[in-house]
Amino acid sequence: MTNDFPEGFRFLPSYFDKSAQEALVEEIRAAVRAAPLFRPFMPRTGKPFSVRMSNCGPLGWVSDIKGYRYQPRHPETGEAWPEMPAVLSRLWADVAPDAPPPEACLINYYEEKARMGLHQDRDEDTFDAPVVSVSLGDTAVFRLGGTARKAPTRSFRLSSGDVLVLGGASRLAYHGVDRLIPGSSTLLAGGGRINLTLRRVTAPEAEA
Ligand code: MD3
Ligand code: FE
Repeated sequence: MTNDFPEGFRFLPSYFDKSAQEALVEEIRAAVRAAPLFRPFMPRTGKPFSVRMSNCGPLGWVSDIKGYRYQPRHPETGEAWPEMPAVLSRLWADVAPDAPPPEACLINYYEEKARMGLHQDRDEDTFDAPVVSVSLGDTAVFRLGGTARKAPTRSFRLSSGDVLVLGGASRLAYHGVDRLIPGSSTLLAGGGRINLTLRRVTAPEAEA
């Protein structure tokens, strides 16, 4: 059944209530004041992403003509990324209690026409920990496939306050954002959508 979610996939609708969403947006606004949104470019082709990005935590994901990678500093300001907000560390501890702490929180900002093509997240050194995602603002039409590019896909909506946990087999599932539903949320003045993805990047140190 193509309707079944992959193993290790958890959808937690309305994990954050309205006031928690508002508090989280304030944290992200503060992070983005310190580490401004930048526009990534596709490696090789140099095609710009329609999504703008920033990061918080010790490592941040960046993409430019040279490739995709994690690095400790903002590509334009050269500054360290802002600290991971405590509320996001608590979210991770709640939904991924067995995983080592997250090292990166990628902040994706979607304007009305932005989208993200079908891809896998495989720039991390370890896939043992799940990816945890938080949606804020306008609803996204999200697409989830299997671990092979040509596996069937299904689409569903991610609304403000929803959390996804991508562990187990779902960690390497193809996924993307087909489009936003403009005007579906009043959380962000001016509309649009913020997606946060929390990730473990490096394998944890072996126990001494
Ligand atoms: C399923 N972001 O940043 S979040 C990304 O809405 C990314 O901005 C999308 O894909 C967004 O890489 C989707 C939900 C998500 C995140 C990671 C996944 C779904 C995933 C990893 C594996 C499978
Ligand atoms: Fe992704």
